[in-house]
Amino acid sequence: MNIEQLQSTIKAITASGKGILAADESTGTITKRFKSINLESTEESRRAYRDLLFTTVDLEKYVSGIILFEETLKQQALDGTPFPKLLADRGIVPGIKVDKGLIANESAPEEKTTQGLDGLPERLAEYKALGARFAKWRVVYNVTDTFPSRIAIHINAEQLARYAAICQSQGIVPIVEPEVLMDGDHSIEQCAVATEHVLDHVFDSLAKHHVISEYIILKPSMVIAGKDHNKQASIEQVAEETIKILKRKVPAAVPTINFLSGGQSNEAATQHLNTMNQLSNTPWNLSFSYGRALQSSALKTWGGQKENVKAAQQQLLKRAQLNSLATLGKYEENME
Ligand code: 5MM
Repeated sequence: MNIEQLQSTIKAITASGKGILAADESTGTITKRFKSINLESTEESRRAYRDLLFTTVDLEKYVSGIILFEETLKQQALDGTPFPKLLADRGIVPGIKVDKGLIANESAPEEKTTQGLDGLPERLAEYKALGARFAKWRVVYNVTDTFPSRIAIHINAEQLARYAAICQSQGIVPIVEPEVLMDGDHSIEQCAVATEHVLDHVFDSLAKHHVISEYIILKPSMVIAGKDHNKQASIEQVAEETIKILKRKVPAAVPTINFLSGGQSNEAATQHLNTMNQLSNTPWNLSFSYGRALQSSALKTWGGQKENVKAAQQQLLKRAQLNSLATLGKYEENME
């Protein structure tokens, strides 16, 4: 295990006022996103979109790391510079999504698990040679009266821990992403109970697999009601419940918690993060690792048209800057 490498990656990622841009949509997901702007998803259109994101002037002021999909890690900017080098030269740490996506969970037929552990050490060595310094593995949990089931919680925790142990052994910092989904009509209370169980098992498994807490990044969902629930909680309630559950279950040794946005609006994702950072002291850095909440306005503004690149980059920069302020608890609604 190369502790110096893990330490220096964590130090760079946790720089004050910065967070992570999740740009690791798999081909299926980016194709869905492009459909919303009537754009065909080809290797070149995906490259052009990532080029737009990564060449945004001043992005490094607010973004310390970017998670890439494997295809993107191997692509180049128009001038031929490999994307990981372009990012590293700008002081942005390149990361890589290493899970191979969701599959049916045979032990819990109506729930999902994540694949990709086979051959992971070999893939990580290749990704590292291409410039990746951190990795990401996402598991998901549905919330209903009966889910997430005990077996789904157990299997996903074991997977996250096995993945994280492999990453650390290779000097790669693992992002551990247990996402309690917002899909459904569950209450914030149900989400809180599910999140607490999930985190309890995740950290138990991480400890059993000798994963060092100091060298992971936790990427959780917030404690929030399902999208279809009839009563949405206030910004303050989401922030308070999220911090309450995290304080119960996340070791103080974990250096940073970088939330996912999970389908929240751009503004809500920023407000929640800001309010959490204004609450009582937490032992961890609290930041973002947003995908949609950073990209959606940029994607819409771009619309696949070259002449819109600059305007789209301004949209990305705006969200990055506002979320940067939220990591410091200094965001205000009138900045929108
Ligand atoms: C950016 O999307 C990531 C990859 O998703 P797929 O494997 O489904 O293609 C996703 O893991 C993302 O990093 C997290 O869900 C956070 O993104 P959001 O949009 O929820 O902030």
